[in-house]
Amino acid sequence: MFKTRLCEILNIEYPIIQGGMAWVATAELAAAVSEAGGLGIIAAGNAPAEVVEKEIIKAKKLTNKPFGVNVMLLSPFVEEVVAVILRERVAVVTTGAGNPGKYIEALKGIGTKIIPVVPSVALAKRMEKLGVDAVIVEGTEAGGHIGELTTMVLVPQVANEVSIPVIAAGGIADGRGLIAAMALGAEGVQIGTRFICSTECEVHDNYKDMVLKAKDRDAIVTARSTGHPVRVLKNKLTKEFAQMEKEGVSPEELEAFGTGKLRMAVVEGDIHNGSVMAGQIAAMVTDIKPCKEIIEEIVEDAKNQLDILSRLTKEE
Ligand code: TUI
Repeated sequence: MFKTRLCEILNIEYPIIQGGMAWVATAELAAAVSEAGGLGIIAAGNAPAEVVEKEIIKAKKLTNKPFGVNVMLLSPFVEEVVAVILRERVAVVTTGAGNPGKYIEALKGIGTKIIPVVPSVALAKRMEKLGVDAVIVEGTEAGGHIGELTTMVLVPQVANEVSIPVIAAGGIADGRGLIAAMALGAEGVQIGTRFICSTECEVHDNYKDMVLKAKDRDAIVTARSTGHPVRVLKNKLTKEFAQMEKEGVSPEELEAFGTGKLRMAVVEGDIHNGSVMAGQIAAMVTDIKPCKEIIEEIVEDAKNQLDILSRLTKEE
């Protein structure tokens, strides 16, 4: 059910890939998602190459299924991280926060599938020309570093302009989201926030609790003035940040102030002073369960949703 070209390209059962969430997406989470038939992703974030290497080796011990690594292109360690990925022959690379153009040839050379996040039609077309295997079209509903356009408008526009598979991301956490994405022309979805509240996700319990308690308008955008807008859950930090932006604090100082704040929330569980990145769909995440159950529920829910929709087109 829901077998698409993406499943064939990535050798996975369901067209569901896990978001590459910095500090959150460890080997443990990635292996659990891959074991459940999706594609698990280890996030490199800003981590040094040795840390990423250890996570890759750990994931290989936890699963024989394919998994990927997300390369955050603003990382100071990006070159070394790509070198580790090449050495370890990781099956899939997703990228975020930039243009991965200069790494494509080397990754393709060893057969790694490469799937960049694109926030626009133009970048999607450029990436297709460079030979990427699929694109992740991430709407502004997503958590973390975001683009301007919504999933609803960007996915069909990219799907009209490229022939490689499109993966929808941002605002998707259940079967209805999967069906909606496919109706817009996607052949798969990337899901982040939902997997934060999985048993296997190693974030601090305070972080999970905050996602569980989030309401519809709690996932707000900060740091617009730095040119790197980030969606996070509202807290003391976001209030301080907004105040600093209002006072005209320079982008450099704001960036410096933001450094280390994600780790503070994820690892230390300081959800007041730390950065609790999550997407707008956080409000629909209300329980913690194993990745296998999350994925099975999404697929089951999607089948039911399709039945409901197909009844609408049947004659009485
Ligand atoms: O990358 C993400 N989400 C992230 S990265 C991150 S770590 C970080 N923290 C603070 C500031 C910046 C990064 C936390 N969350 N999602 C994928 C994504 N990629 N969203 C937007 C983009 C993107 C933006 C511009 C991709 C390509 C791009 O290209 C510009 C160009 O060079 O053409």
